[in-house]
Amino acid sequence: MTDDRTYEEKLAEFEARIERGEKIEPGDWMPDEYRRQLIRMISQHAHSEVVGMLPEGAWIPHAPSLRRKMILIAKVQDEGGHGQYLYHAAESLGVDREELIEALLAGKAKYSNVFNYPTLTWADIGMIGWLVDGAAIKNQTMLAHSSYGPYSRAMVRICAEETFHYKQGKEMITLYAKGTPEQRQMAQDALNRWWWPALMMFGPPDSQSIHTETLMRWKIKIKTNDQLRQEFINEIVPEFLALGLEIPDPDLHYDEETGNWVIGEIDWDEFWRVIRGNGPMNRDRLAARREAHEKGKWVREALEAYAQRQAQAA
Ligand code: FAQ
Repeated sequence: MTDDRTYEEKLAEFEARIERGEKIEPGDWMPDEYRRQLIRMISQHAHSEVVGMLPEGAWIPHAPSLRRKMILIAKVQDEGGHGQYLYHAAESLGVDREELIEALLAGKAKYSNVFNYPTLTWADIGMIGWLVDGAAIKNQTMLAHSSYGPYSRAMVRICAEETFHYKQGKEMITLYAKGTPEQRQMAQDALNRWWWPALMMFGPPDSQSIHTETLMRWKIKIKTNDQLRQEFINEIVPEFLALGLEIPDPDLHYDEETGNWVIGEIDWDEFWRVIRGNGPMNRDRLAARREAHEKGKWVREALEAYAQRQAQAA
């Protein structure tokens, strides 16, 4: 059946559907810009999950007990699974996964700033679970209400799994904060290292965010970067303080009037440097992904050959 509506009519119907809270599904009409924004955001998210396996994966051989090792293996495996759901969600928009992965390996695609920092001690693993997964959940719980069906459904499942990651991280840091002076110091050092990169995960300040307006118009994002960052700060600061840990921000204070914990200035120069490829670990992360891709080539070839055989036999 031909669709003889004008572009304006299609856009009006599309926006009315979003306004009514309906989900947009892969075969539905959508503006090119909606599709482009989703591909950009979902693919960056998928890359973040897969690159995010590296800082924690490095500590699997060094876990201090079998229990911790099993938990960490499960967590890293989950992140790989999240990458899979998200690459699938991106593919539902008509993009080729190989192209997305090539852009990552060529250093052309972005992924979360936070995974370009090194994990120096075991406490970093707990801090990533609590703080980094905590920030990711804050953002993704909002994205579970996103207007694009496959992305919002992927978020529901991912958030459920991330909650387990968050809990194991919080359990670990709580134990160390209440443990020996050395353990407590390890937890504090980890907080000092991850605090600012985790806050940067929410993206640049609203005044510098180029995509927020479009994303919010079409309910891909429901809240701005600064709104989510502030909600997260308000939730997590009292939790760290209750454990006697110090937030590494001399300007942090509570504002009675707004009920907000107000932070000092974020080093946005550092953020832009890191996401443009010049963070402490960007080169190592991409080198590790390239090596994994190269080593997995025979698996992809075998799968391809098997699919061809099945098609011939059918
Ligand atoms: N890192 O205009 P905006 C996880 C870029 S998953 C790198 O404000 P937008 C799980 C942005 O792409 C964590 N780049 O952009 C896990 C844009 O560049 P472009 C990942 C960033 O889209 C836990 C430019 O700056 N989560 O952690 C970042 O409105 C533990 C201008 O920015 C997601 O990806 C950043 N933090 O808002 C795994 C969630 N922020 O594309 C292992 C989905 C901004 O023009 C262990 N994404 N940029 O070249 C989003 O919610 C949004 O895309 C934001 C950015 C909030 C990230």
